[in-house]
Amino acid sequence: MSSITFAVQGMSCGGCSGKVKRALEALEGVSATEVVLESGAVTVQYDAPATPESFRETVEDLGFDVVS
Ligand SMILES: [Cu+2]
Repeated sequence: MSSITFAVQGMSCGGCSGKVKRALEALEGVSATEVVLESGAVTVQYDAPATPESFRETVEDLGFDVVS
């Protein structure tokens, strides 16, 4: 099990953070996701075949920016 935390810009309400959380948790290999709306911090716990690159793509496809 790996864990990564990154910052997402552009989430303005609980709808945004919920959308990010659901999209990441729908990825194969992701077991848990925590999204903190106030700071934009997103933490993902995952195993293969999920990768940090796939998290970035998923978040950006929703219209948000991954800044770290
Ligand atoms: Cu929103």
